[in-house]
Amino acid sequence: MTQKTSLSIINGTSLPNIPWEERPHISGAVMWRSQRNPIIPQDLIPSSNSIFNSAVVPYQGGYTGVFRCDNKSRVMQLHTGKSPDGFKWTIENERIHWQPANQKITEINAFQYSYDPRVVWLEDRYYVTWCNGYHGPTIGVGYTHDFETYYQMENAFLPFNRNGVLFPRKIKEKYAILSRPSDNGHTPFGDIYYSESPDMLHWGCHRFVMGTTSGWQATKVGAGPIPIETSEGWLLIYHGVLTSCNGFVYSFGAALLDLDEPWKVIYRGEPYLMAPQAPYERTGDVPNVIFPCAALVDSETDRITVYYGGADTVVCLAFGYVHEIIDFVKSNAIK
Ligand code: BMA
Repeated sequence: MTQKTSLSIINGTSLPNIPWEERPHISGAVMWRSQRNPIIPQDLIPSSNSIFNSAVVPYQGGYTGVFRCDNKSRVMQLHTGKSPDGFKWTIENERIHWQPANQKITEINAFQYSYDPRVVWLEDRYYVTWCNGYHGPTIGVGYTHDFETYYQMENAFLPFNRNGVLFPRKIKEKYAILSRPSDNGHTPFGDIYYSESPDMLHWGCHRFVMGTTSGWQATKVGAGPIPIETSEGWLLIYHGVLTSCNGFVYSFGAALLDLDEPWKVIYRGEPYLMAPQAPYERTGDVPNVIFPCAALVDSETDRITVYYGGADTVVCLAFGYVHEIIDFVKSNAIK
């Protein structure tokens, strides 16, 4: 572990039981994989073809989460999962059935498909955002208090949009979200935008945050886990896509965004933090994909554990230290 700078995590939680493995002695990498990967196999529940891009949060002394489970008809669905330690998960075999948060929602509540969830504790409840089928993909928004009953709200945007990621607090008295406008297919472009809302229903004041550059992030970029508030700015872990002769390659890297005006990028790492290199990331339903949707942070020790999907098939973990990731981004920033 390198020397901690004056970095502090803001509004963090102490997580003494964060799922964790020490960095292997031979590794000089900023982030390293769990030796228990994949921590969730594709067939953990009878209904699943694959379980991947999923979101977890600390809950009642353990962990809970919303999991992307594509079923054996290959319908993309969200399921609740629970874990005492963040490694070993029990996932409901039945998908989440959203209750309309109010009468108007019944019109958009007909299920088409749901995928790539994010979960955040915000004020008084857990909000869930996901890619929601409504005449094409857009950003679904809902909430739960107990991971038993879930309420669906209005979609945040028109189709087509993916990777809606809420900030964990209001910014200048407005709810804030990152998203990535897209098309109806395997979008060959994608930039990250910022939008704000007074009420979690009406979103506007859209701002461009960042677009593609080169290499691993040359084709498209999209926000990953909920941004982490630090004294250096919002730490955003995001996925980037390269188009190879063999199709898309999904890696992830990080950037620091301004605390008050998060559409302003302070630093953005040029190299990736992780790229698909392990067998379970290179081989699966969609080869060469690592796709992060959640991060746990222990504010006491600065440890970070990232949950990511491997090859659109399994759930995996990677570990690191927030201050090391920030040092890496700053010292390897795009000029
Ligand atoms: C994206 C999303 C992700 C998926 C990735 C690679 O467009 O659909 O869910 O992991 O493609 O297939």
